[in-house]
Amino acid sequence: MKVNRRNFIKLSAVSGLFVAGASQTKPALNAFTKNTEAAAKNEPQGEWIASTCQGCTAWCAVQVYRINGRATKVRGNPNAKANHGHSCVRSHLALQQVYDPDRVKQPMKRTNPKKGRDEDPGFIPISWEEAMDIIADKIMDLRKRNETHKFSVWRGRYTALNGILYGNMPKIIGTPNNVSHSSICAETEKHGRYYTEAYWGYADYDHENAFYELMWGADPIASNRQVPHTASLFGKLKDQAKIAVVDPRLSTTAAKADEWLPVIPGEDGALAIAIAHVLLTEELWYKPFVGDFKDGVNRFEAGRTVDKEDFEEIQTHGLVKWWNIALKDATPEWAAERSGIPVEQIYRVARDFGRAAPRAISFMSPGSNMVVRGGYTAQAMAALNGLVGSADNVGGVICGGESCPVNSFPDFEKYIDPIAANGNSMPRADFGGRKLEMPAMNAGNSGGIKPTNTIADSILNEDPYSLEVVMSYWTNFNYSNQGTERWDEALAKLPFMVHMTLNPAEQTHFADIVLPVPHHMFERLSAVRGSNGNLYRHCHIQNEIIESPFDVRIDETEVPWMLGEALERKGFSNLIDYFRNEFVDPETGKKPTNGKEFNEIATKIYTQPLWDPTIEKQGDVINGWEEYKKIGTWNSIPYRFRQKWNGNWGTETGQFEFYSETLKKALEAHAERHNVNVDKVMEATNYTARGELAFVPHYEPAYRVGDENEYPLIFSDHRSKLNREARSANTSWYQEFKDADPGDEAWDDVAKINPIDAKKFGIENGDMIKITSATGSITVKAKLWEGTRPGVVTKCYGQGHWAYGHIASLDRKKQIARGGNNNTILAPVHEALSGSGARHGGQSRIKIEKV
Ligand SMILES: Nc1nc2c(c(=O)[nH]1)N[C@H]1C(S)=C(S)[C@@H](COP(=O)(O)OP(=O)(O)OC[C@H]3O[C@@H](n4cnc5c(=O)[nH]c(N)nc54)[C@H](O)[C@@H]3O)O[C@H]1N2
Ligand SMILES: Nc1nc2c(c(=O)[nH]1)N[C@H]1C(S)=C(S)[C@@H](COP(=O)(O)OP(=O)(O)OC[C@H]3O[C@@H](n4cnc5c(=O)[nH]c(N)nc54)[C@H](O)[C@@H]3O)O[C@H]1N2
Ligand code: SF4
Ligand SMILES: [Mo]
Repeated sequence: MKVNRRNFIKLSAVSGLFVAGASQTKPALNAFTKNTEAAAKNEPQGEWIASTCQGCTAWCAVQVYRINGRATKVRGNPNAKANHGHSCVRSHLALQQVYDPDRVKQPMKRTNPKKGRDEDPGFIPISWEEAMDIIADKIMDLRKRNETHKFSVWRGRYTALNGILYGNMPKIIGTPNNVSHSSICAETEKHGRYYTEAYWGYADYDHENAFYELMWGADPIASNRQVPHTASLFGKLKDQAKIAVVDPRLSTTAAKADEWLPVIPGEDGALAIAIAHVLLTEELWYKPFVGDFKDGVNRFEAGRTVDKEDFEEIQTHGLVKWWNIALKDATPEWAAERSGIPVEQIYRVARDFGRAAPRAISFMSPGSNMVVRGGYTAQAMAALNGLVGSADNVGGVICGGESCPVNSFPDFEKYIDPIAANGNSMPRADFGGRKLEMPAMNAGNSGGIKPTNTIADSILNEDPYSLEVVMSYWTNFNYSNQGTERWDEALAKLPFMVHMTLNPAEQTHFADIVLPVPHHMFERLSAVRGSNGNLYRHCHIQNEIIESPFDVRIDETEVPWMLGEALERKGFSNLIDYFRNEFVDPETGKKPTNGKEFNEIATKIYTQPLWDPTIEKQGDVINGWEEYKKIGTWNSIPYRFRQKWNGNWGTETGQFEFYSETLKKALEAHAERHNVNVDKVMEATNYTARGELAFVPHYEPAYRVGDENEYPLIFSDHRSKLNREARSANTSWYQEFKDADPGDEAWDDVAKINPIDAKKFGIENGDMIKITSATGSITVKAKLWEGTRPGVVTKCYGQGHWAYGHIASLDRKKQIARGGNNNTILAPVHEALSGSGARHGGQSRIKIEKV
């Protein structure tokens, strides 16, 4: 008999399965019982199936245990060399996400034309066909008016198949406005690496061989990009290396580190520059990398300039210029005043770091540089790896990696008709590059980044025009962007928005059409190519492990396919023609006839070089598509160090740049675009540097919104060990284990205040307090905690959902949030050189009042 729930209950009633004393029928929990024959019989007959977790940007290969069609357990995929069988705590929360009863279950449309947080959208169920027809009508209307540029696609997290919905589809419809969340994620970090060693991406670290790790806002056993790997060898690292954590809050890693430097938020630059100063004055730079004075006599003395002719560099460019322009006066004494870190600690950390060269890692996180003036801070942190020669070196930092060959999607140029071509040629809605104050340079190109948070301004001010039709997926922009109220207004003003989402989120509340999508880890087929981890490049598979209990369609492929069909019905067939004609299964030669087939063929096209054994590459050899799906991952060979040494750094000079000719060129190009000089760019972007200072890593004083007299405290944001970005708050495990974050409380959202400040402001532990910044206010519980440096209030990001589900919110129907969203009080300010949302560095001053 097949056991379903109903006859299982019948069966257990009859056999007395749950009756005490029926020992022979007790369920065998194999962790606790002996492996007897009886136990073996009782063992669940399931299987482990490969997939990928995208709970954060580590993108770990995992395996999911499926039994009777249900996903029941997650573990790291042992075949993947980046996380080698490990997964982090957050991976398990995914199980509660996929089976979340609050998920969107079928397509819906809005019946209330008025939009606002206080308006009930009046969603009613509709069919997928109807939904597609409505969207297609909106697009056809734009085509008729020759205004397809007013169509926009917004993307949050994504898989490799984003190249269809986010990459090619907007071009064929005719818009430059595909906007991702990248700029509110971590672009300043990339900025730091790019203007030292021409690498635009995340770094990998050779923890296995490091002797010193200086972590700037990094908390890698709880957050950042390789948590399972870092956590798995943290014990070894602790034994062999010293760890110093620079963070205004006692993070999980800081709590286990040798040194905690509770920096005043936004003042990291002073520390980084002073460390560089000590490395030079105390002759601790790594000579085989940087070079030396021609006569071997160190002339780096505080306050004194050096003649650049006296120094001969090897891998680097502009050391002496950097010293003369920005370092010579930056003593630890000078830095202590700015950063709030004791002089002795700065000396000690600098010396220990230098003595560990070249196995000394400067590890920067967005926390230290997604800061209004954080671009140069990031550059300084990256430059330290040059000074100690750990850049591209054993026990050091890898910026780049071995290749992970994948295919791009077929050419689409011939499907762009004149209407679309006109739309594509229009200026973009975001401010990137087109505004003097927003260079938003990706890899040196003015406007290479689309600053996500400026889209709200663009909509509100119709600057340069107003977007009209938006398709948004895996996003929650009126929750995740700083200045949420602005976003609520902008979304209310937006005439038509489609939200493709797992949960009815804050953004969903403003949608015209809501489309349910599969959970990436369990309910869809795709691939994910990650950057380096544990020295390997990789590309993992996502398998459709369970059949979704809901009426979902895959956002990145099935939806565009169905939209293509709907557009064809209305007389525009270019999109569906592109999909039907150009996508060919690399194995069978078949073309897709529906969205699901399209999804599979697209995944196969993308990953073919990895599983086709006839294609040469450096890494795993996999025998075919089926085997790839089973193994779940492809690994490159391990990184071969020093590939960039000896002239291959990719910068303007070909060297590792301290004085950045690469940045100079980029800034000059942006200045020229606006007919001004670089000083004007500095002024417009809130930087204080003028002249040559703009081209070297240097100190910039913290920028804060709010008057010090009115707002005496500094607000500092951090993420949770349990945050799957901001998508896990509706799981009970998230709430139950929230106290895994140092200082936090289960089922709550606390503002952590140092007892010294609490006393000053008459606040006691557990008081409800109103936190007010110049941007907004939230009310949360006060927690007295020594892990926050005095003068600062730290609070975790991730709670404060007024939508999303009955666990995330205190009262979903009345829109009462559990705690408060930090983005309500964070000001919508930017690190403008990279166009990044500057959420950190204590960008907002606050006041606190007992309520
Ligand atoms: N104050 C503050 N703000 C921050 C941050 C912070 O640390 N502090 N972090 C920033 C960073 S680094 C980032 S990357 C951004 C992220 O910001 P966003 O890209 O806006 O992402 P989330 O807020 O995580 O919201 C994701 C949405 O995707 C939906 N969803 C969940 N799972 C899936 C799925 O499998 N498929 C699809 N299609 N949808 C799904 C959810 O319902 C939710 O609506 O936030 C930024 N905002
Ligand atoms: N657990 C967990 N891990 C994640 C994610 C997640 O949601 N949860 N998301 C992933 C994503 S999308 C990203 S982009 C990465 C982000 O990578 P992370 O390394 O996690 O970066 P942030 O969360 O931005 O950094 C926050 C840290 O910076 C500290 N901080 C704040 N202001 C300052 C300052 O002025 N100076 C210094 N030195 N520190 C400061 C905070 O206290 C906090 O410890 O993490 C990824 N990993
Ligand atoms: S949440 Fe991030 S670190 Fe954890 S398993 Fe998933 S991808 Fe890996
Ligand atoms: Mo991110």
